Amino acid sequence: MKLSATILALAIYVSLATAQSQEWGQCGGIGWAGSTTCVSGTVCTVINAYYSQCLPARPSSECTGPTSTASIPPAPTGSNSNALARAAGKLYFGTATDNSELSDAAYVAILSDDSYFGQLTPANSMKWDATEPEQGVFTFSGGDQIVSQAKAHSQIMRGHNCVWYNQLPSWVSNGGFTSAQLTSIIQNHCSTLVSHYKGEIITHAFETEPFNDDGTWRSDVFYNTLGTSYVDIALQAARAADPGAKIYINDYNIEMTGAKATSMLNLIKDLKSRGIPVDGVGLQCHFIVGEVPTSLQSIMQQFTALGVEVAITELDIRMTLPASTALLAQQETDYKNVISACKAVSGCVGVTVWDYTDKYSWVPSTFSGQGEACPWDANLQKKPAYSGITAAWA
Ligand code: 9MR
Repeated sequence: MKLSATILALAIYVSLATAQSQEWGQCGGIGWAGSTTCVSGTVCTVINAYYSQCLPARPSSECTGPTSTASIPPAPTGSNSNALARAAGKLYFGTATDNSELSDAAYVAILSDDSYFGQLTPANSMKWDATEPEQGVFTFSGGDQIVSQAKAHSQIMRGHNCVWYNQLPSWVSNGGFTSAQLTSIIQNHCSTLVSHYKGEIITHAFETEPFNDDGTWRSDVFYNTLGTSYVDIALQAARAADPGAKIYINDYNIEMTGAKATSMLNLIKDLKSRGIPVDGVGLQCHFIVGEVPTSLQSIMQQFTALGVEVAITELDIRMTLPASTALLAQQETDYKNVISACKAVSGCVGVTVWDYTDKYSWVPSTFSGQGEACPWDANLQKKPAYSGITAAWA
């Protein structure tokens, strides 16, 4: 009796260990008694000490950064912001936008002018709470609307975002997952999101805001469950889902020399040394008038020296209200300095403002008493800041 139970256990063990694991299935890790080989077309990849997984095999060239398969539209002519950015050799001058804003005809008229904007980022509608509100239930209608808007006006799309501590549905943020469960949840989310937009998006900011301002890792459901390996998991899933899209890590307060920038530089070095795919760093650039960091250009150069490109992904420059002629003039200088820094760094591919108009800026609702952070005012009129942008590109 005892012997036959042992034989049965052995037989189960042998059959588990000999059947190949399926794509995305587990193939190793401490305590794992199942198969350590993967079905054809996949490679058993160590995610962490407790979990190895069959990931789609990729040509090694994908680890050094793809050329995007999303096409770059023809450059517009003239002296508006995107036309000048293209003439300066950049891919775009762009803006964030949001779905609720697309019913504002006057706003959309300017948004749709590719001589002003050659690129759009969805401010909210590709985030986790919008795209997978319930586990396994995906909704892409909001993101699709922004993609259609961009395509109709020859504008490039940047995706935003795959893994972020904020705007998570409660089924994710409440946690309670094993590391294997959360690994598979991240993979399924990033993979489904990126696959849905395959070929449509030049760049995804897949991993957003991993660090606290002191450079330590942010405590969130991802880090608390998986440690730093969640970054690898998200980046690898994103690359596998659309090898033609560039993958960025995006953060704020990395635009100046300091602990946070150092942590991001170290993260990029570490990812590169381990062959984890990462193509770019997004410097958000949510600045304050008169306080644009003087080290912006040199920080961008430090990132590009590591073999990644950079982009300014969420630029706005806020002031304490009310605005004055002096503050608006300083803001013009500040915008000019930020654009000039990108222009001067060959690996800086473009600049995105975090919505072009004060009418739809996130700033006043977040920073009490502050606002007027964008280059167009709340009446959709250009401010001196816009002249700073064009002067810098020209
Ligand atoms: O612009 C976004 C705003 O509408 C949302 O309410 C807010 C919620 O977190 O997120 C804003 O966008 C953020 C971006 O996704 C990541 N970097 C900071 C941006 C400003 O908060």
